Amino acid sequence: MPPKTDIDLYTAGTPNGQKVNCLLEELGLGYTVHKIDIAKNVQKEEWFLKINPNGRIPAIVDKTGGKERRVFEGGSILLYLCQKYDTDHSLSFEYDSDDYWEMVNWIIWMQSGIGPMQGQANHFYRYAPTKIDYAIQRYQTETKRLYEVLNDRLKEQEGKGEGLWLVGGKYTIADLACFSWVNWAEWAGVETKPFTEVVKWMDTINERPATKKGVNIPDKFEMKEAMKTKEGEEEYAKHHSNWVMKGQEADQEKHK
Ligand SMILES: N[C@@H](CCC(=O)N[C@@H](CS)C(=O)NCC(=O)O)C(=O)O
Repeated sequence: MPPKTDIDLYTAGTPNGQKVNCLLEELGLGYTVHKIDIAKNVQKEEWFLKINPNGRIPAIVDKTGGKERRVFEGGSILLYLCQKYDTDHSLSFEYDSDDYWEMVNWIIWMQSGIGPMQGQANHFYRYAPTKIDYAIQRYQTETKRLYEVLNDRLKEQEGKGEGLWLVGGKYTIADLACFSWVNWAEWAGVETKPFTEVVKWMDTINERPATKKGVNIPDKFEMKEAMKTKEGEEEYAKHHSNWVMKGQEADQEKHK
């Protein structure tokens, strides 16, 4: 039986948001979804900055047991939720075991590598008002390099009989963290096909009931469907570039 929890989840339909939604579903925890409309810059409002001073989603407030605790940054939230509520280590490992620290390595690697690099690839490939080839190449190449690191690790683990998982022969929050971004590869204009182990790993994770539910919170995940036609792709890009550019303009105004 999952523990009874009272968690406020602040999220949006983006890679960083989806990973936390998926974990809450995996653990079967009780939570309330608060959709943050990043198109309206709600994440920069006074009340939200008290929850995440960095003004970004995802964030949670855990009110379980009557005490409120805020947790922000995707990697931090994954570690927190598992430390508190994954007591049988179904998606994590015992604190301070070798596998635990290896799991932390891959989470931090994702948070400081794939997330920001692929995020910049998205920006320059999809949203920048002027197309700068150098920037697109730089971030797409770095994303591919990181995917290769992931692919090699998965291949190595499988070769050792550890299954197609990053750590300890099972699906954990290290896989979930990386998956949340690789699942958006096409949006950054990066093909996953050359990374054969990554593709198999991603397909398996996409089949998990918690993933299917989590990626559709707070809105239906439409990117892959939209990408099937040129018009769909353009429409999706238009909608998203709207909020990205509005947010950037607001930041530029504030910091000029
Ligand atoms: N390092 C942060 C990144 C969070 C992040 O960049 N969130 C994006 C959505 S994917 C956001 O809130 N963007 C709105 C903004 O930049 O104002 C994490 O992993 O939680």
